[in-house]
Amino acid sequence: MLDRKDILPEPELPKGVELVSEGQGQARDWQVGPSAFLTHTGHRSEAEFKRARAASARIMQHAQMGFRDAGKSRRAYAEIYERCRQQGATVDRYGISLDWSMGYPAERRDTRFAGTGLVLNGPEDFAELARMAPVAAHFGDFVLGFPAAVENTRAALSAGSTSIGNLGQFFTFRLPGWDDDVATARATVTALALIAAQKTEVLVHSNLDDGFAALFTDTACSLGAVLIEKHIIEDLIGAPLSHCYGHHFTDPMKRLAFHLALGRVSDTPGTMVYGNTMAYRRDAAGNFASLASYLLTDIIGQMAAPTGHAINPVPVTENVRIPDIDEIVDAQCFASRLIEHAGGLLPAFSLEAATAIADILVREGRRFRDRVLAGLEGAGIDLNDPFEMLLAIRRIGSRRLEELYGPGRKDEARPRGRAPAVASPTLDEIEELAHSALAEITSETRGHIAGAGLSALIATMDVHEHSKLLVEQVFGELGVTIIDGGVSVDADDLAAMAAETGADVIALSTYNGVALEFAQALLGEVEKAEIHVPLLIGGRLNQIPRNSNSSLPVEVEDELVEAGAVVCRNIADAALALAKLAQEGSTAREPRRP
Ligand code: B12
Repeated sequence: MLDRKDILPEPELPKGVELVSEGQGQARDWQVGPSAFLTHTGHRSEAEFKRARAASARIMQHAQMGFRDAGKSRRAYAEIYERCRQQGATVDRYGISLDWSMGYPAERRDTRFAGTGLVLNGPEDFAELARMAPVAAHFGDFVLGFPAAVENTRAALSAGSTSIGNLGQFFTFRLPGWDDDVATARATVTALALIAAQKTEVLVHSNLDDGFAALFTDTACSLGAVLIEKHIIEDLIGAPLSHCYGHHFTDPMKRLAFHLALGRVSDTPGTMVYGNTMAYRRDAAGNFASLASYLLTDIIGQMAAPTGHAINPVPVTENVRIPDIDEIVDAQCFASRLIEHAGGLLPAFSLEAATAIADILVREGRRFRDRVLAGLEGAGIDLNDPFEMLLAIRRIGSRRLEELYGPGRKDEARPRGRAPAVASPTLDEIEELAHSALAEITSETRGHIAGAGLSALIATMDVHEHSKLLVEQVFGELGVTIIDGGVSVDADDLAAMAAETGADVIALSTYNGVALEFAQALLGEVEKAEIHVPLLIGGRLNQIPRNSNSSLPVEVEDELVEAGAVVCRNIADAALALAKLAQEGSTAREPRRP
């Protein structure tokens, strides 16, 4: 059972109604400004444009862009549109990949761990970008859901953006060194109210995969999350909410079913369907097959039940690093041609099976919403206060919500103690990866590790959690004791945990293009704590060099080795390192724990 005193223990918290009124007040000074897109299309908002396009059965295209260098980003904004146009493809909207350092208020912006994205300093920078081509600018990541939500939303509005934010990130993302989730929730509610108070229709965007969908084991919970968010954003704050999904929707049938289900529970036009980036595991040729597979599913979905979502052809280099301009153009032209090829294909598809799954998603998603709302009310959370609702849900987290209120029947053998109504493929995929990783480890290596009594502190320094789950599973099977080092953890906290727990090794995943800076900071903290603990590091081991003019990250594996870390390209590398440690341990030291 949940209890308010465990979730919101603070004696005084801001009142949602006051934050909403503050946001509404700001709408007097901050309104939707002009943009090349609105002028060119003659529509008042992207939502209006989307409705018109969907009514005429035109499938729209989304491109994700935003390089660290602002000049390159402006050039890309114009060039991608123009080069696609010359090849007969239309890019309708850009998702702008802002850097995670944009989440801090400008005066407290922490650039120590600047990632791979774009940093814009104030409204004029936003507007200058959106002026470069008649493409709808969607300022999404690191806008809503962060301490800088209000200032970023104002800037996006004044640049003529009418799809804003990524509310999904509010629920799961944490900025390095930032612990004040009350300030984050306060800024988010105020910014949402500012959006709601616009005279022009402005869509609040929420990417479910950035939120809880990446971690729910039941896809019905993801549909339930849509309904809960709609209650908070549409019913309580009054802004139209538009959902995006896709990264983790690997099974084509369930992907199509989710599209049909979403269309049934929402009549707000969708922003975009995200690419199935989890499927990108190979080289370009293999990834093109994944691209074709999910795009065709999304195209058929839009033909069968238009929702206004743009399709999103993700460049095939996505699993290596952030893609460059040529790669984005190629993917857009590929998608445009695929739409042409798919022209007469719809009658060849029977939607019966997908519709049957959609029925379950809608029914069980509603059940999840009802159970969560009843549970929150029972715990003493005010269901009519958007601030309390958002903060409470963030603090409870996806795991607990699913364990307590998931619609699936109880089954202690399953990861959340429930048999999912519609199983999400993500955890199954991680399990498969774990099995194949284990199969690669020789019995000799296993023998060394087993029985050595090793313990590993396993963590990630950003939101990417799948590798952590994978490493935990494999290490566990190898007989290593697992210590949870957390997600989005800071270097000093992790070193302190290593000292406190006496872990034999730290196993860290890092993906956000800050591998070297973070490893150096962590190793510095480990030294300060006067402990000797090896660091195994994996993920995307890259970083944008400080003097780079390409805005693309480069690999830093050699530098990491030089700094003293053990680079793990895969799990097998880690197994060898553990075996070595076990052997050294058996000769050089006594076991540290009973
Ligand atoms: C899933 C995903 C997400 C999900 C994460 C969901 C979750 N809760 O885990 C979501 C959608 C939330 C997300 C968000 C972001 N993402 Co992301 N994401 C990915 C994606 C698609 C897959 C990564 C993954 O989990 N793979 C599964 C694991 C199991 O496989 P793997 O990565 O190959 O790992 C293997 C090895 O590396 C090794 N390994 C990994 N770690 C470790 C650790 C140890 C100790 C060991 C031994 C081994 C090991 O084991 C694995 C098996 O061999 C990649 C692209 C891709 N296709 O790879 C981008 C990617 C990693 N993301 C990226 C970015 C930029 C982001 C965002 C900043 C985007 C944004 N603007 O919001 C945010 C992060 C914000 C934050 N606060 O941290 C970039 C990183 C760019 C770079 N460094 O060059 C990538 C490469 C996409 C891209 N091209 O832009 N992301």
